[in-house]
Amino acid sequence: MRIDKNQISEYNKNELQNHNENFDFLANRLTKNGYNVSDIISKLSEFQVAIPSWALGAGGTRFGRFGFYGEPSNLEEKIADVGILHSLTQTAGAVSLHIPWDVPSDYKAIKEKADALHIKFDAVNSNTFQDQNGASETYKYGSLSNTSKAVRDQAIQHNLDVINIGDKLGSKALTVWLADGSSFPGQNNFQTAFQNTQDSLIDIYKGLPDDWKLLVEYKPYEPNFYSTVIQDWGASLMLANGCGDKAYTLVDLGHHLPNSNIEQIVSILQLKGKLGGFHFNDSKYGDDDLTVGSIKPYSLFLIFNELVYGMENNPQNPDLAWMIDASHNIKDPLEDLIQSLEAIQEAYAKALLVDQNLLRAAQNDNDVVKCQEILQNAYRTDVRPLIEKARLNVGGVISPINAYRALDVRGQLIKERGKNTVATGL
Ligand code: RM4
Ligand code: MN
Ligand code: MN
Repeated sequence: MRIDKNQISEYNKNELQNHNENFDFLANRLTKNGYNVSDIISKLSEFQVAIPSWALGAGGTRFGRFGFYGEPSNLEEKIADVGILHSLTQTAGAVSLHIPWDVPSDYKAIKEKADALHIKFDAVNSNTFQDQNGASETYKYGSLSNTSKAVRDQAIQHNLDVINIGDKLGSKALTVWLADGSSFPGQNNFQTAFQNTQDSLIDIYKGLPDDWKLLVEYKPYEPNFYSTVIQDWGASLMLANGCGDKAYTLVDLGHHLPNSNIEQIVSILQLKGKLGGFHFNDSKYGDDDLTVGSIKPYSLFLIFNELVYGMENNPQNPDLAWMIDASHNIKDPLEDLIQSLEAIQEAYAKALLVDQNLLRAAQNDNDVVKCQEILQNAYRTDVRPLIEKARLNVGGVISPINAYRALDVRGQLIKERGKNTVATGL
């Protein structure tokens, strides 16, 4: 299924008047207050977030998986799903592949399909947290950190293979997330595990093309429960620094212990030019992988406020690889992704409304109340008309969820693919 331009403009007709009224009201108010509205809108239109290839299926938990009808059962269909998201929202112009869940069988055909839908290939993700069919070594006790050289070598080789696959598709980054760690005290030697991981990452780094980045993701727990080798941003940064200039830290929102100050983490990493990628999701308890903005939208805004500051003031930090890293236990995956994309745009738009000069002045005056007012005034603004305009300007729909339902996208997918299809992934 493909959504064409006519369907989009036909659909937009229903909502245009309402949108125009809301937009004019907001744009006037913002302009009066000194904002450059068209600049904000073009920043919003340009912002693109990658969709992970594993998020297009139903997901599940370790207690079970409830399938969702019409799931994509191969990479072609997954790209088609990203194409649907992108044509509606115009903010999902990239896909992030997880290998070996999504190894292309025909590179040329996949690239052509993605090109036709204006989808780029973002960072590729390696997987050394599951044993692969026919592999001679097991990752039960770790991969890049394993005490056995044979296991480490197999995991290094897998990462090099992933780089090779990504290279053929035009990806420019490898994301490494390790499940390595220990579930019981004494199970492993922290120093040896860390050093092995560093050495293995250096071997992978040596195979990185010049214009690529290595993104090192961290996570404090799960699937190991007592320790993880790359537990936090400090460990990730040490490993990235140990590899070289092309290695960076990747922050995933769900990979923090409760109440961690994530906005401060991203801020300092940008200052040091070492924030390479960002995974969006939301959570109540842990790595819940819930819809972005569904639980802590104010935190997301505070994080975006730092990201915007960094994008404007830290030229030493490269462009970031943005990705949604969520899993949909009970929702239609495409609807869930649309809600996440909206939440991201909303937090970004609100952060763009923070008057950085005014905030800096209030900080210098130690006017704590005013600092809070500045942030919260931005946060309390209903920016949805700006996001609608940003989408409209580049050919998207005013309300993606409404359009998705009105066009009966899921019904069409079920007709095309059948009911009981199952996507690869989590
Ligand atoms: C991990 C981590 C990685 C993702 C896998 C599927 O928790 O967030 O980024 O690749 O899940
Ligand atoms: Mn992640
Ligand atoms: Mn995760």
